[in-house]
Amino acid sequence: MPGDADLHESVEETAEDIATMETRGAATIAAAAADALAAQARAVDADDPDAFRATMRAAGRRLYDTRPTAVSLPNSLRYVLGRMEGDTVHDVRAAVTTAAADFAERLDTAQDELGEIGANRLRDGDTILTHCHSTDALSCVRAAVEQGKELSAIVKETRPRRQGHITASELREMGVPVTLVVDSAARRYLDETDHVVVGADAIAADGSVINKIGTSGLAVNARERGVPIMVAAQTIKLHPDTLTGHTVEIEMRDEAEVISAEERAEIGEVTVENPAFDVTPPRYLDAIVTESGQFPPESVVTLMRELFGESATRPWEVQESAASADDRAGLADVEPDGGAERP
Ligand code: RI2
Repeated sequence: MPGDADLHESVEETAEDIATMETRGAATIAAAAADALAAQARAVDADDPDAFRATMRAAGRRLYDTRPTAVSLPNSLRYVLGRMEGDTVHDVRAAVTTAAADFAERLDTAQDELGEIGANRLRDGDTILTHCHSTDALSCVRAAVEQGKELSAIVKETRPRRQGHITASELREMGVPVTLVVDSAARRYLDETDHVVVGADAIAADGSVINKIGTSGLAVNARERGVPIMVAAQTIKLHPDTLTGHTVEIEMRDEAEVISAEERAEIGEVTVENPAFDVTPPRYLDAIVTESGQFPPESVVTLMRELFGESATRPWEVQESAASADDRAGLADVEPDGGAERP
C-alpha cells in the first residue's frame, strides 16, 4: 500500500480536520471523506488502474484512522472505494468521482426524507429538547417548521465542546425560540419538554444508539419523566459489524477539551477522561427515524439485514465493484471496523 507521502493534500487536510473536529457531525464527516477521495482521484498520477486503486485505498485508510465511532465514515469510504471499476486509469478515476458525487447526493436526499418523517412526530406548539448538534435531528425540526408548526427548543450546551451552541444558532435561523441550558439542568427542563430529539453516530443491530456523551443519561431521565425521545439517523449510521457481534469503539479524546493544564495543575494528581460518546440501550428510546421510515429501536436489525446483507472486508481492502449494492439503498458492502466497547 502506498505511504501517506503519496496522498493528496486535501486527503491530509480532511483527515486533520476530522481528527480535530474542525469537520464534525457524522453526516458531515461522511461527505467530507467522499469529497477528499474524489480530490485524490483527480490528482493520482498512476500508470495503471491497479496502482491507482492502491493509492485510493491508502487515502481511505488515512481518512478512516481519524475518528473511530461514527460509522458513517467507513460507510462513506466503502461506498466510494467499492465502485472503482474500469480497465484504464481514466475510467477508474471517473468511477470514483461519480461515486463520490452520488454519495453526497444520497446524503442530502436521505436527510431531507428522514426530516419529513421525523417532523410527523412533532406537534404544533411542542417544546423540544436537544443534545449536541445533529444535522439529521435538525432536519426533522426544519421540516416541522416548514409545515407551519410552531416549536420552541431547550438546547443543552453539550460539554465539553459545546456543540449545543451550533444547534442554538441554527434553530434561531429557523425562527425557533431557544433556551440554552447547561447539561446538568436537563432533567429539570424535561418537565417543560414534549419531545427529545437527538442524532446518532452509530446504531447497533440490537437498537442501541451510540451518540454524543450524555445522551444515555438524558434518555433515562426522559423515560422516567414520560417524555418521548426520537433518534434521527440516516441509514449510513447503521453499523453493519454489529450484525455479527462486533462492538462499537467509543472514542476517547484529549483531556485538554475538558480541563486546561493550569487548572489541572492546581487540582493536583487526577486522571482526566474524555469519552466522546455513550451507548443508549433501545429500551429508553421511542423511535429511530431514517429515510427508510421510522422504527422501534429493537426492529432496526431487520432494516440492517435488508441493507447490508453479508460483508466482510474493510474499505481499503475492497477489490471489486459494489455497484450492485445500489439496489440495496446504496450502502450494502460497506463495512466498518469493530471495536472494543460493548453497546
Ligand atoms: P449528524 C455528532 O458527533 C453528535 O453526536 C451528533 O448527534 C452526531 O454527530 C450526528 O450528527 P460529533 O462529531 O450526522 O460532534 O446528524 O462528535 O449531523
